[in-house]
Order: sequence, then C-alpha cells, then structure tokens
Amino acid sequence: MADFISKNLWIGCVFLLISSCKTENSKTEHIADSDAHVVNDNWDDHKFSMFIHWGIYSIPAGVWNGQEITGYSEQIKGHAKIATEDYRKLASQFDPTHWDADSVALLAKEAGMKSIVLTSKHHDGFCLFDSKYTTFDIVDATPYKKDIVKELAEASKRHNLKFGVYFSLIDWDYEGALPFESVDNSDAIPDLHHQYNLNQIEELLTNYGDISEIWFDMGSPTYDQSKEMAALVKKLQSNCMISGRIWNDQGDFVVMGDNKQPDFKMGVPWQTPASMFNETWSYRSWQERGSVEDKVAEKINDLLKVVSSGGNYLLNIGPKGDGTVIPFEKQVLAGMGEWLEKNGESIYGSRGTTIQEQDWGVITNKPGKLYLHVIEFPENNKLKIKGLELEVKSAYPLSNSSMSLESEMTDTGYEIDLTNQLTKDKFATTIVLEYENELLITPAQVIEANENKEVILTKDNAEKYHSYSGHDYYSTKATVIKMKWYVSSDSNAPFQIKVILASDKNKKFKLTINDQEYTISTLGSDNNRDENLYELKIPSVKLNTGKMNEIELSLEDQSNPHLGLALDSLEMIIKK
Ligand code: H79
Repeated sequence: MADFISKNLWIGCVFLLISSCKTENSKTEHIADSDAHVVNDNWDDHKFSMFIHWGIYSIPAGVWNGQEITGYSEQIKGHAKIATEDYRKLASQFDPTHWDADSVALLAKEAGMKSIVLTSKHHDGFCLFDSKYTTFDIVDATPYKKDIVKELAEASKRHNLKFGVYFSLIDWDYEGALPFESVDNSDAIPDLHHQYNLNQIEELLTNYGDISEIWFDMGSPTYDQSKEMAALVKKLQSNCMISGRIWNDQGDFVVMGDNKQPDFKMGVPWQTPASMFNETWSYRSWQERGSVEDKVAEKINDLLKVVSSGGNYLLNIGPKGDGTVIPFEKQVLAGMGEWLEKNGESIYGSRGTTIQEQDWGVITNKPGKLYLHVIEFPENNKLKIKGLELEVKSAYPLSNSSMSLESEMTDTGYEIDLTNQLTKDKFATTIVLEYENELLITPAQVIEANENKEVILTKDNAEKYHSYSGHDYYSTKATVIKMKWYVSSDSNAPFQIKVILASDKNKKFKLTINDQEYTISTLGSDNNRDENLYELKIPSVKLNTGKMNEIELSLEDQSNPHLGLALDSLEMIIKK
C-alpha cells in the first residue's frame, strides 16, 4: 500500500465527495431557522426520471390561427398573445381519449426511469388536478372530468415508481396574480396569489399520496414566501424533495437551467431538467425530430454526463392533446431503456467522481467499483485513465463479467487493454474496474510552500464546491459553499495559520485541517482590521508529511447547505 502513497495523490474515497451533503441517515431532519432540509430516502439514487409537460396547450401544439408559433409551446398563450377568454376555450376541447396513465407509467419503467414528475399546473394556470380553488381545472372545465394527477399518481404507485408534481409559481390566469406582461415569467407574487399557491400546494400534498418531489418553477417570490411554502411542504410531507426553483435557497435540491449541465463542481443534490428538443417541452406538431438513434445517443450521453458529475437527469416527454405519447418519444425512451437494462448497475445508486475529465468518456463510482463509460474508443484499443491510482482487483466489461481485461499502471495513467473480442455498445460501453483499498485521485492542484517557506491558500487556488442559487430564474448562479485545498508538506510542525478574510460581520466558518476542526468567527470587532476585513491566527497546527493534507473551509452552520461562503477576499498563510 505504501507504494501507492505518492506526493501528487490525494488519498480518500471519492464516493463521499459528490453529493456530500446527502445525509448518511437520510431520514434525519435538520431543523433550523424554522424549516427543515430533509433528504428523501433515496432521491439521489434515482438518477433517471420522467418529466411530463401536458395540458390544454398540447391541443394547439405550437400552432395558433394557422401560424407556427415559436417559443416553448407550453407557453403558447404568452407567445401568441392569446386572450384569456379564447385560451380558456381550449379546456372545453380537452378530452384525452388516448390517455392511459398505466401505459405512461409502464413506458417510464421500460425507459429505466425511477419516478415521474407531471405538470400539475403550468404558467397558463390550467390545473390537471381537481382544485377547489378554481374552476379552470381538469374536472370542472373539461369534458374529460377525471383528475389526471390522481390517475398518474395511482398508476405510478401500481408500477412501483415515485411520483412528483411540477407546480408553476406564476399563473397567467388567476385574477389575484400580477397581470401578464412578458414571458420572462419572473413576476412577483402578490399576497392573494401566494395564498392561492399555498392552498393548491396543500391540495397536491394531501390528496395524492406520497409526493416524491415538488417541482416549483419560475416567479419571483420573496424570501418569506419561499420559506412559507417550504415549511408547508415539509409539514405535510417531510420526505418530499423541494426543487431549488422555490428560490431563495429553500429547496432540497438545485435545478440547473433548462437543458443545462454544470461546468463546476457541485456540493448539494442537483438535477438537470431536459426536454427532447431545446425548442419546446410540450408537444409541438411541427417539431423536426431527426433520427431516433441520434436522439438516443444524445440523451444517453447527457444522462452519463449528469450522473458522472453526481446529478439526476429528468427527461421530458410531451404527449399530444388527445393523450397519445408520440412514437418518436416512445422509441427514444425504449432505446434508452434497452441500454439501461444492460448498464443500469453503473447508473442507479452511483455517485460522480472528481477524477479529471477523460477524452474517451465518463466515470461513475460505487464502493470498490469504477464504471468506465467508453463513448469514443481509443484507436490503439488501450484505454488510458488519467488522474488516479488504484489497486485493481479485476477489470471486465459490464456486459460480460467472465471476460477479464488486462490492465496496468503506466507513467501517464492506468491503462486497460480493450481486446478485439470486446463487443462495443452502440452508445456507451461500460467497463467495470473493481479495486481494493482506497482510490487515489490526483487533485487538480497541489499547493506547496513558496520560497519564503509559506503555504498560501486563497480563493484562486481553491477547489470550489457549489450550490446554484438565486431569487428567480435569471438571478440564479453558482455560489461557492465550500473551498478545499490539497497541501503537501515536508515538515509536520507546528505551524501557525494566519487567516485574513473580508466578509460580513457575525459569520462563523469551519476550517478543517485533516481531522482537526477550527472555528473562524467574525463575531464582535476585536480582530476587525478595517471595514469588513478580519485577521485571525491559529497556533500549533499539524500537517502530515507522508500524505496529502486536506484543508476545507465551509460555513459552520450547515443547516442550510445552499448558503454561500460569501467571502470578498481570503488569504490563509501557513508558516512555522
Ligand atoms: O416548464 C418549462 C418551461 O416552460 C419553464 N420551465 C421549464 C421546465 C420556463 N418558463 N420560463 N422559463 C422556463 C425561462 C425561459 C427562458 C428562456 Fe431560453 C429564455 C427560454 C428562451 C429564452 C433558456 C435560454 C432557454 C433557452 C434560452
């Protein structure tokens, strides 16, 4: 084992790195500040779920008065500037005779999805559930008269899928909302409208059994409104995961922009919502679709990118107004399901890794196993994995565990010989690498003492972990919730650390140096050098010489994992 401890390697278990805020005891409630951030049983493990955009907008399907209307088709009312009284008439035509909740649930299963999230109410205000607070809903306003949220909740349960609801915080129909102005969909929510939302949230979380996630979207609620909605959800269903688009850091998981993946490291549970086509979520009759096989390849690729970075992938379908799921979307899902049937072990319950990017594909991780998803086969059949060392127990294709692949450590990385007998998968071939002991990952940057024998840690040389935070869709951005440094030292002691940071008053940070913990506080003004600049000293710190030192800075209070460090500047000087 000693041979594996080299200077450039960090020793540890990647499995814990991504989604590090998932609680080990997933049912534990962290109550703080009147609300609770609860991590659902195994939401993190779902990895792949079905989103459904369906409503009365699915009838015009992107066409109004004979014109093809651009912009998301579920927002046709806004894009085609349809008067409310005309738009409402669509409800009287909504009679989805081809809708079959069981067959949709079975399609999700066939695709290898673990849950379904249905648009219970989109921006147009029409409800697919029977709400007693409006008549603009499926039971009161349509000839269909049956509660579709109920049908799908029950069908999901029958087929052992989790069920969640999308709920728009803005409403273009409700008289208590601000009058519709633009499709930026980020209006404030007046009191009456907020109360209406609370009432409907209560209906959704009371009348339909277990709701695995509530997918709030758009609007621009105040901090107090977001908090009140979150508290209501948790009061009614403590295991229901709340989407970050409840805004103001009140969600349990964060949602990337539509069809977007993070290009930064995440430190909280997260999800990418994806549509079949970037142009629309709901059914659009004139959508150019291309080939099924290309779409399967694109979506398997995206699923792999998301899962290998630690996220969940929520892929949308847009059924027609009559309830039909279009053949193209069925075939894409079936194609993905076929791949997942063979490769699912590498996806469900896996975690991302912080191993550097590889040019042949991506890597997922479970305890003792790396799954190498080969998308671009290397020409010389030698698969090189850069940025790690490990003691390999065995290497084999997931599709054939009896085939043993030769592997060896080289100067430039681990190398696996992909023999010609190997059957290549059309989309991504999964190679399993079983390893013993620990996985050694090369950090992107290792910090050493400078010529003055000082180690200097700053915001610039930190590895940063993020949440994705804001008060509406447009203000949302990556915020740093944790910084981490890898320091190599040729002396173990004792060091002094001088911390100079600029931040708000009354904040407490947790500084972890290997297994030693320190609190850095800006409470009071004793050490206040200037306006908001603080200087503190920690004497007598030990560093390791034989192995990498891990230094982390986060907020001391972790009751809300989304809160950013918000440091204007930072310098930590470690010297004897
Ligand atoms: O329900 C779907 C959308 O109708 C809803 N959220 C998803 C899940 C949504 N409402 N508003 N928005 C999303 C924000 C829209 C942003 C956009 Fe764009 C700006 C759409 C077109 C320009 C982002 C940037 C997407 C394409 C470019």
